[in-house]
Amino acid sequence: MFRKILIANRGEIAVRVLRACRELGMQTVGVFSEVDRNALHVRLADEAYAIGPAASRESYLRIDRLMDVVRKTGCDALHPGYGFLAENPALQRACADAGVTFIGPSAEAMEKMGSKTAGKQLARRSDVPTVPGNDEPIENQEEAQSLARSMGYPVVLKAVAGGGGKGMRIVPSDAAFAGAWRDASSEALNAFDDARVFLEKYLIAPRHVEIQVFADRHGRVVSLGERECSIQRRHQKVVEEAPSPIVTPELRRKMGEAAVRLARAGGYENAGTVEFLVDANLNFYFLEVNTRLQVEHPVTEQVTGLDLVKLQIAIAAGHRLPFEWETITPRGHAMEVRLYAEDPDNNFFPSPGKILSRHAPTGPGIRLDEGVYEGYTVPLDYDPLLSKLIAWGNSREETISRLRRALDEYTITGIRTNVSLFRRILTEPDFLRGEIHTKWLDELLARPRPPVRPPRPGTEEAAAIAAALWHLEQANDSKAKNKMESQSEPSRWKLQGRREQVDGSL
Ligand code: MV4
Repeated sequence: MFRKILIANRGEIAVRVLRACRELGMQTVGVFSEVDRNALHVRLADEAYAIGPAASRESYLRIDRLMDVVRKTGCDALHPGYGFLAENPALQRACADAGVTFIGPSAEAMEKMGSKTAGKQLARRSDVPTVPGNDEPIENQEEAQSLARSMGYPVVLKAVAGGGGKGMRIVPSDAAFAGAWRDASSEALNAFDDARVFLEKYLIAPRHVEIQVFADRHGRVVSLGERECSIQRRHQKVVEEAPSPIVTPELRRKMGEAAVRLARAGGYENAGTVEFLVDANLNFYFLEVNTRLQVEHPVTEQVTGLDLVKLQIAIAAGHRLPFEWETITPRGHAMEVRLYAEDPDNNFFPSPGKILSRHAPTGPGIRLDEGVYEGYTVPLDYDPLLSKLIAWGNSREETISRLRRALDEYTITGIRTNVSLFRRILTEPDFLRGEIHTKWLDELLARPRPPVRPPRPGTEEAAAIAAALWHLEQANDSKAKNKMESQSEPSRWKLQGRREQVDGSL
């Protein structure tokens, strides 16, 4: 296939891609910014090169520097990961000009899907249901407002160039229209250099369900099923699972066929995700297409048994998708939580710093996709995603209990993490019943915290013993200072773990 691949990314996804390359017997080339010199992806790559200062504008977003490394090292392909330049047509074009394969869709497909209204038009032409509203940018406020009146409130204004909820404004009533119009347009102009907006009927508490598609160069397009991604905070996914608790085989087939029709109509190639909103009556509506491998791809891998990164590489090398996958059905259940270096007690403020100790969970049904290690300093310059903890089980219940068990095993000290958020989510009755929607987590976090749960029998004593041992160790080892330094960290994290079990702080 390929001999040598440049991985134009950092963190856990660079590590993930690197692993696939290694299994395929391909050489890997990493890149790093000044603050990433000691990052895990740099240590694991066969070779790695500096591409500039910490600011991503001057390093991970510099196409010229990436292409310099490609030429210097003789790479024959480039994998963009997600984020950074993954959905930027200019990188695809630069690769084509250099005679290197970009592992992803064509620049034309990215451009077509980059505009929300163009995506909606493509969906409508492909007989894929869209949210009631218009799919052309609206020029003036009067025109938009009269359309809103005829549709009935609430409506939502969205940026044509949008994504991640930027430039999006919910309009509850006619009186609120003018203000919302002004806010949406100016936010869109600021964020995307494009003030154009369009209008949709606002769905009250929909679910976010997305379909993973793959398309090869020979006209075959397949659906690998859905991921349920309704648990989000500020448009940032927090928990994802496959299959979705509400999707029946019938709905899976319908959504899968719709996503495949859309990808086919868009001349799509490689991995893509078609996002839908699903209402309480299980009607689904096209939202947008993501033209990249997604953060949450592991849950699809766990229930399909496929390696999506290897599949991406194979397709980019011109291989065909096997026919059988057109009828793929999920096996068991998978769930992912995103562990971030952020402080849940301080409004999820980023909490970078040095990881003093780390104990990774293992055991049945557990997978950890990570970009960090003990002794590593998490830089403050990038998204503070540390690791993705993924559980697989025969049933949703078994998956959740494995995930909870693994979260209890997982200890990281030195930095704050959002692990307590998952302890809370994974015990909420609504969540356990699968009754979730895109506003669910915001509503949960707005509620006062539940009272601190009483310690389990025995844990109080265990904590007291651990604390006593800790003090003893400190006192005894003052003569052997070196020894104490090497032991003090494990003891500290043990104590920390006990403390968390006892006060059950959420
Ligand atoms: C919507 C919606 C309700 N009705 N559109 C948010 C980000 C952007 N990609 C689309 N989004 C939404 N569009 C209509 N017509 C609700 C959301 C939405 C949302 C969607 C997916 C996941 C999380 C969300 C959180 C809040 C709002």
